[in-house]
Amino acid sequence: MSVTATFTVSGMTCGHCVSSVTEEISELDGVTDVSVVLDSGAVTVTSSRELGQDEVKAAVTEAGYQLVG
Ligand code: 9UX
Repeated sequence: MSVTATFTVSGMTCGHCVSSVTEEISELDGVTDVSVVLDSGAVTVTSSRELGQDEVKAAVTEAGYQLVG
């Protein structure tokens, strides 16, 4: 089973920003794929379990960006 959820991240302005967010979210337990659209800030995460908003927010913050909503 896998779960896909899309989050919005603000503050990313380049490919390195995308890499930082991708790497940090990828470290969350169960995450199998992270896809980021730089222009919109849309971050789609596929995982083997439902992710909590709080843990995603913590990962995004750790990377140096902001989770919207
Ligand atoms: Mo370069 Mo992306 O400083 O923040 S990593 S714009």
